[in-house]
Amino acid sequence: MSPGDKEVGAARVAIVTGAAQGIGAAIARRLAADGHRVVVADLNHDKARKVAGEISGHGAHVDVSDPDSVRALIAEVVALHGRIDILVNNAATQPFSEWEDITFDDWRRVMAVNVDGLFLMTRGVYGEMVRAGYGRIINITSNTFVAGTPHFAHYVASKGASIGFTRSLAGEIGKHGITVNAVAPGLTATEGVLDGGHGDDFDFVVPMQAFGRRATPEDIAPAVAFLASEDAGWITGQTLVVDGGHTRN
Ligand code: 4PL
Repeated sequence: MSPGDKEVGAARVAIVTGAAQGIGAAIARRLAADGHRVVVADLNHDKARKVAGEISGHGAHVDVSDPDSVRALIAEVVALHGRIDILVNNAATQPFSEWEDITFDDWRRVMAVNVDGLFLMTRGVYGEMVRAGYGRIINITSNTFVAGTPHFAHYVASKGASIGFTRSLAGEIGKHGITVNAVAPGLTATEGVLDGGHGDDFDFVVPMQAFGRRATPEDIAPAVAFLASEDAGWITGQTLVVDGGHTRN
């Protein structure tokens, strides 16, 4: 640390999945700025390396739906850093489709990435966190579960699963010093949303927010950084909605 840097507690080792772009990349940058050693994990290894290069982190490949790929990632991180303190389960697929257009294969793909991925990554880091007697797990969900947003039932179902997983696991593994929380962004201006042709959705969402502009990934990352910090040690099992006041639960 240099004089003037903000002291936020011990430097920790963090894995952020889906961190090559969008909200995941903003979280990776923010955790690095807070002094953590960040593993930028993504299906897109080249983009992950690029983000990692900007923050003196480590770029890694992972397909969170694939047990072998997750196992390889965990082994890589343990070999590199010897510990894993923070896991941000951010990787997700977000296909907008009307109910009548969702095939069973579409449904299963969403569950494989968004739900199986949670299981595999969390199970993967769990032993390391138990060994250290410390852990911070943050699952990125969505305010669409709160709002019951139509036109992607598979996605919204998967995000409800992540909240249920958060609540159940929190009570079980607190005894190891591990907290488990969820962060629920609203519609955010990311590559995934804009390149997916859903920029127009802001016309409906922004007027429902308390603030009259589009959310950016940088609006979401600080909430994740807080839950990843030592300061958040008495908070577990919670879902923090970070959507500019769009939903109010
Ligand atoms: C309000 O998580 O939270 C669209 C697409 N609209 O993925 C989301 C809202 C989307 C959202 C989301």
